Amino acid sequence: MKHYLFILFLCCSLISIGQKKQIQPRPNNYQLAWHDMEYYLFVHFGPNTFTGKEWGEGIEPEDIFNPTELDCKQWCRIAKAAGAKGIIITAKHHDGFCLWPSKFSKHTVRESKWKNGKGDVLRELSNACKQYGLKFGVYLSPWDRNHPDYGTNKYNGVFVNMMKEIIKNYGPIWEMWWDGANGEGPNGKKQIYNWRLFENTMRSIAPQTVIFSDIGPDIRWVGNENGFAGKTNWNLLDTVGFKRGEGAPPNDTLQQGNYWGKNWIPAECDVSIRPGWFYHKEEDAKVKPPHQLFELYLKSVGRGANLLLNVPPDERGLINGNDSTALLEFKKLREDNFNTNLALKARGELHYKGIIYSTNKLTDNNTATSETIPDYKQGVFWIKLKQEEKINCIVLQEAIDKGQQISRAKISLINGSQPVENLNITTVGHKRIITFPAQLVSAIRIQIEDAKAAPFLSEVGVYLIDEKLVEQ
Ligand code: FUL
Repeated sequence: MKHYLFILFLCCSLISIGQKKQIQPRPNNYQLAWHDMEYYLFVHFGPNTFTGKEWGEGIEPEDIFNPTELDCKQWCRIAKAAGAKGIIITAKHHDGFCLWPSKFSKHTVRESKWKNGKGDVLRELSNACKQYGLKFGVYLSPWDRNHPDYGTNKYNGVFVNMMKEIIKNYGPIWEMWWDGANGEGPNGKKQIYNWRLFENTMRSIAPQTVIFSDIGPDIRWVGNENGFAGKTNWNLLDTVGFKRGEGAPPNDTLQQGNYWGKNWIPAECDVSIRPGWFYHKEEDAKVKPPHQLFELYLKSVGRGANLLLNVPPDERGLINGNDSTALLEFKKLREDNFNTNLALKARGELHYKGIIYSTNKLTDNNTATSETIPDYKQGVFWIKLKQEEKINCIVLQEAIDKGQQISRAKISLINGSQPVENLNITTVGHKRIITFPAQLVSAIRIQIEDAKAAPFLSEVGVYLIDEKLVEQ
């Protein structure tokens, strides 16, 4: 009897180990909602706006900060008109200056002459975001060149108190941004950050806030500040043994994620519309033109990441006309080029083990419905267009609520019965935008060549975009 029990125990253990191996990371609901945000604005604003620096030293007199016409509603109007879904502001950059009258610092808007020390940028922006239906996020630099406690354990408490203050007074905060940068150098102050405390605090006071840093816990840095993710981009990352800042994984790992990564930590592409992060008048003519912003969109959102586009207000506290014009034209480019989905309501088919099944789930413009091939090696998806169309862009979406599975796919463009072109891709994830020289096409065949588990596709879109915008 004892033997039987032992064998039974062994079998159960083996089965449970086997099952554990199968477990694939999945996004939580806050991360899923974050993926759908796709594109939002970053706002770098603070003493650097007035001094022309990129990294303030923390010794700038508070009176330097004195916007003459600050209007956060103008930022929100522009963000809204540009199709951005939210705004993340540098509440405190490396110079330590707080854009809100924090009780835990003496280097804040309260100490400045702006509005006689009664001003509060976080108050104005959080209110404006609510009014305009935009999500409100906060960048809070751990590195602080002003705070007297920086470099001591006391500073960890200061950082925690600031987060509590922000959540309490300006919440809900949709995304919290912890920058990993630190320029102290070998002889500078050394702060041992209590990341566990920071994380636990945020989880207990704002469980719905998604937290960004080089390595998450919820969102990761993409490993560059140029605005692009890897063509292969896993939403998965291994973090054991890595730290934020200098101890982060190599940049190409951040760019591509880890195939077998244990955690769902998708990439966010932060990039500035100008050469610098802060406003500098001499860069007014260097605002990225709309077609370049469109290219960034293809290389970030189109590779399954999110785009965090920085648009810094000037000394008046207003977004410069050059930037807003570029943003609105960028919006128009996205609208004009993605307005007509030539696959909408087209016939979808699943060819599986010799049988043809019809499906409308791939072309119903509804990401909540998806189609799968349980044993993907034995089947292919087809999209049969209503008529022959000239196309140069295909958009695939994976149902990532079920995890990210596709690692290699071949897309054949068919005209009549002949493939005119085969496109090979790797990951899909939230969205994969593939562009190519235009072809006349009557059907598209999608063969999943490799996947970690049964792949689920939610949408296939087909477009003819302006040839000049096709990714080179
Ligand atoms: C970096 C910072 O050092 C830059 O000033 C900027 O804020 C950028 C978004 O992150 O790490």
